[in-house]
Amino acid sequence: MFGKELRVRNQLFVICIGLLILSLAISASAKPRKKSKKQKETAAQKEARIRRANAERASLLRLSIQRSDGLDGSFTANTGRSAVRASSAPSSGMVQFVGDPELAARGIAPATASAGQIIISEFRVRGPNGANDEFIELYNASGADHTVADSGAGTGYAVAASNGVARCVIPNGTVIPNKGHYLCVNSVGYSLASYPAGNGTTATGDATYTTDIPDNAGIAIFNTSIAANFTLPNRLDAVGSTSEANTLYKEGTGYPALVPFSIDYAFYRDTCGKAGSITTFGACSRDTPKDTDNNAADFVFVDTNGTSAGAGQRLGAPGPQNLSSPIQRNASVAADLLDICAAASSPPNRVRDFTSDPANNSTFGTLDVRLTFTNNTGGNVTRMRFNVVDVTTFPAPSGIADLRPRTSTAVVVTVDRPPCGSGTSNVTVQGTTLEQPPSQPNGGGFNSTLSAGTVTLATPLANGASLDSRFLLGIQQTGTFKFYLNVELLP
Ligand SMILES: [Ca+2]
Ligand SMILES: [Ca+2]
Ligand SMILES: [Ca+2]
Repeated sequence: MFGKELRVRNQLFVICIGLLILSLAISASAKPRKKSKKQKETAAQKEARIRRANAERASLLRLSIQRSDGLDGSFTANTGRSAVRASSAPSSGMVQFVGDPELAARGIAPATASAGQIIISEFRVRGPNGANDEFIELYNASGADHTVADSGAGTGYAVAASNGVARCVIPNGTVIPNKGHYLCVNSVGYSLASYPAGNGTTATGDATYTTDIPDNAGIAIFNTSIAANFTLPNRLDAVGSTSEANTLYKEGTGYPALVPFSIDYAFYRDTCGKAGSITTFGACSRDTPKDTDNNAADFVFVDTNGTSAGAGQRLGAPGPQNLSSPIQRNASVAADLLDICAAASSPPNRVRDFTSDPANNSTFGTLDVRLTFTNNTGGNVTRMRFNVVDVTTFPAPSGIADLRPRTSTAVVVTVDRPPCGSGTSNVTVQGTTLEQPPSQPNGGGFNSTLSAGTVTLATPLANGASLDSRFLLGIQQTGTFKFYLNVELLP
């Protein structure tokens, strides 16, 4: 069953690259000078043009493998986005853009969620503040905005721990946007309330509770708040460890039980399709949280020190998201090389600085990756950030690069740009900021976010406009690398 799903997904992925290219081609041809040409075009000509664009883009994103600078690999916005493009998922009222290409349907009537529609996407049951430094992030995987509606006479959807006691309830009537989040936190100890979220908001709890969840205990969300109905038919999702005895509160045998260190950790659902592997290369096969109902396969453990606590060792960061947080919109943003006249592995698209800077997690210098993002949402973008969904980082084995995403500032860069070879110009490539807390003294890693600080309510990125961005990666070990991002936006 799982294997079949995977094959189907891969087929979807192949098919949908075409769709992505199609959307890019459309956006390119939307420039005024090309419009009349496009209108006269026959269907056959259009198809041929799309095929050419397809091939061109594929060659642009395929990077030459060379070891001259001790570092080679790939970087891009997550190509898994194309799989989402195909789902024709409707977008939300909360994050809806005018003329939104991701918007397919509206006016979905409130209905009680069923299993897999509202899921636990990230959580922890301990942190630097101790046993009560907890959060449970929920995600709307239903494919549409969801209005919470208790399956019985209760008050909403309950998140309960395996003792059967609800910790928080998402109240009836709450609208969780498609791909949006809802955040439950333990107000006694939660330490990430200042992690950035939306415009002027931070990752505070949408709902709070004060009763500790024991280490390695299971957690489940039910489509009711009535404790007597916390049963399998009413369960939307669950996650627990191998040491959890109550199978209602986990899926499969559970995630590997953790040694209860009070570290800045989280378990988050794989959003790339490589299960958090540092050594698996190639494009991401997905860009939404993975839920195969097998906790051990679906969740990835990260912490800000790359600690070995029993569930895999991986530098990264917790990233709690609430109702106000930006939402993954890969399908509505085109990502290109900063200068498509130059090779992806060469300046100005990729700059290697060999200056050793151990204090900034750059013992072997830095890799500076520059990309141009174009807003195709149909409306203004007022908040933009990038979620690191896949990266080679600590503890990478020999031969694989150990990269540490860092904060960067704007630089002025000379570009050629089409028509290639007919003169250069200077552009400002904006920096990106590693979002803290959580404090990331070792640099970012899996699940870290980098924000585009120039995109704000006062200075939005208009529909059709582009942002030149850079991503500065400290190098602690040279070797083959990968670096994949999801784009998160607010209108
Ligand atoms: Ca706890
Ligand atoms: Ca599930
Ligand atoms: Ca998250």
